[in-house]
Amino acid sequence: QQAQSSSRSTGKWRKKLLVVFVVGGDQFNVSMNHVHALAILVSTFHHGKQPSAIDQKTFEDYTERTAFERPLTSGVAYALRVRHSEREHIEKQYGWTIKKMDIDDQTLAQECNPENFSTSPVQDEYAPVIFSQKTVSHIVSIDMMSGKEDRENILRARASGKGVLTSPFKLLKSNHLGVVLTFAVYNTNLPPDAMPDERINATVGYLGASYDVPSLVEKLLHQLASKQTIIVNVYDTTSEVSPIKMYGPDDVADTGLPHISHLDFGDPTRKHEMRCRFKQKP
Ligand code: WA2
Repeated sequence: QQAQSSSRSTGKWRKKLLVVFVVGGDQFNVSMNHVHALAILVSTFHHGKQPSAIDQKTFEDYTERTAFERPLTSGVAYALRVRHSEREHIEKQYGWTIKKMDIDDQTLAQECNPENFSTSPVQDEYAPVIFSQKTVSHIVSIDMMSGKEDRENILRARASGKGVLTSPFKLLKSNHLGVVLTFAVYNTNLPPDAMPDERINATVGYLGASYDVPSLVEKLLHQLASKQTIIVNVYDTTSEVSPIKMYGPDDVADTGLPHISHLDFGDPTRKHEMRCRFKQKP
């Protein structure tokens, strides 16, 4: 009986999981490529032109109008690399002070607005957000190097020249679990084999996109006809001994073996998998 019902469900599974997996993977790839292209856009039209052809308004309009190119993202932003010696000049130019991400979780969810963040203490360098898509305007002026996950991503992105992904962490404002994808922006067109030190020296900023995991999975499931029959869990399995649940219910009633699909988010140092089960009829 058990074997029969599980083999009967295999056909259904194949179709539905193929939809979730292929659509999800495709959309992530498409959006990742577009985030990469945005990094090149900033390099060409902000750093490559005197005076710059991009300001907040231009960035906001362009990223809103091209949002369809980044289907699963909740927003994109550009953080500028600022050395301490340049801090005063940049703060005057943009009319704010560089803030640090030091707010507690509760205040964060309700009152996420740059005024509630304290002025950054002295650091060797900073990465304040200078341009943002409207959906993430709350991170403008915040030093992205002052948050653990964002900082690690920035350091890895600029040394590698690749798109890199954070571990799952609670995003500002939405307070949902999410991940951030970062590409470094360089002041020259570096060859693919450039050394890490050469890359770090040529770094002028960081283009990042945030992915809000619960809304990401919701968007995908809405593309399926009978979403109520599938339970989806997504895990960060980078650490085999302690996988991190990124999405889905805790209470795993006995519903038989899940179907496991490996998810490829393009950063080989991070591992993810999706486990799907049919919801048991009451
Ligand atoms: N973007 C949106 N919400 C966030 C967040 C973030 N980082 N960090 C915490 N909540 C500008 O990698 C550079 C975006 C960071 C990019």
